[in-house]
Amino acid sequence: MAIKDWIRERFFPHIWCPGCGHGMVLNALLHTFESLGISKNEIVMVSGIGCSSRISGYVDVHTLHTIHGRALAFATGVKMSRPDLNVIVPMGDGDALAIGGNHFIHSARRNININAIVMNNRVYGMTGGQYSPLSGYGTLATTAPFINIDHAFDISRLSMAAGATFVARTTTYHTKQMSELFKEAILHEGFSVVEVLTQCPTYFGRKNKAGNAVEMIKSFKNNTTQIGSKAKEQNPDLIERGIFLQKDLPEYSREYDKVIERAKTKKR
Ligand SMILES: Cc1ncc(C[n+]2csc(CCOP(=O)(O)OP(=O)(O)O)c2C)c(N)n1
Ligand code: SF4
Ligand SMILES: [Mg+2]
Repeated sequence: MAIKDWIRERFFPHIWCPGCGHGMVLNALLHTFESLGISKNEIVMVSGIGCSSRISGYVDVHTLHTIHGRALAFATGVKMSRPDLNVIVPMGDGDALAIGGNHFIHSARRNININAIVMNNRVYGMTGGQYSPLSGYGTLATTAPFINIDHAFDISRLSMAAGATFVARTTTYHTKQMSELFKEAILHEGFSVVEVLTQCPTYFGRKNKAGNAVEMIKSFKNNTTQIGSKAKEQNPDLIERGIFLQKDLPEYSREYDKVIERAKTKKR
């Protein structure tokens, strides 16, 4: 199958602004699907609401467009009823960690085999540039015209502390790495989180004088480094990319099947 066969052309043109990073995530994801060698019928993408969440509608697999912040709850239902399917949940930083924060940590805690992709553009793009829990101290937003005093979550640390068993980070500059991490996350048996630092030139970029889309993408190149690199020792402010955690623990939907078997045989 060619890359274009994974796309739902009837939904194009897409809604994203010129230079938005979400299209780069879509591109990497399509390459991942192609390289996995699986059929469209084996993949379910579940989304909430947000510019990032629109990604599911553009891919020709099973898709479910649900409500803001609740995609992981819907995805849990899908996975529990069909553990054989690959369930992928693309989310915005607001969707995943503001309104959806509770579902996020509990999905991680259960270690359910769902792949969460968090597109972190540090802003509520779709609703006009309000600050999110990832905007960070000192940033500007339509709801913080004089400065945002909220500190940002560290998505990787939060995910690991909550119980996720695969945790990684990359950026829209590192498209090849992005595609490879998506693949490893999908193949991982447990709750996986891939954070993608991505650009919203329309709101975060403009408000914070971060430059145009190209300049924002270049800043991901200049301000990040591979986990464990020497560069990090010399400049601790660099943000690390790569796999932070990959470990095996019992997976929730499989464990639940065992509970059902026990109930059938009345074993306690
Ligand atoms: C229950 C509910 N609350 C609020 C909204 C409004 N809303 C839609 S998208 C969104 C935030 C989008 O930000 P993010 O998830 O970071 O995605 P982005 O658009 O930045 O990709 C909000 C607050 C909604 N649709 N539903
Ligand atoms: S508002 Fe921002 S996140 Fe939304 S499509 Fe435009 S650039 Fe992308
Ligand atoms: Mg966002």
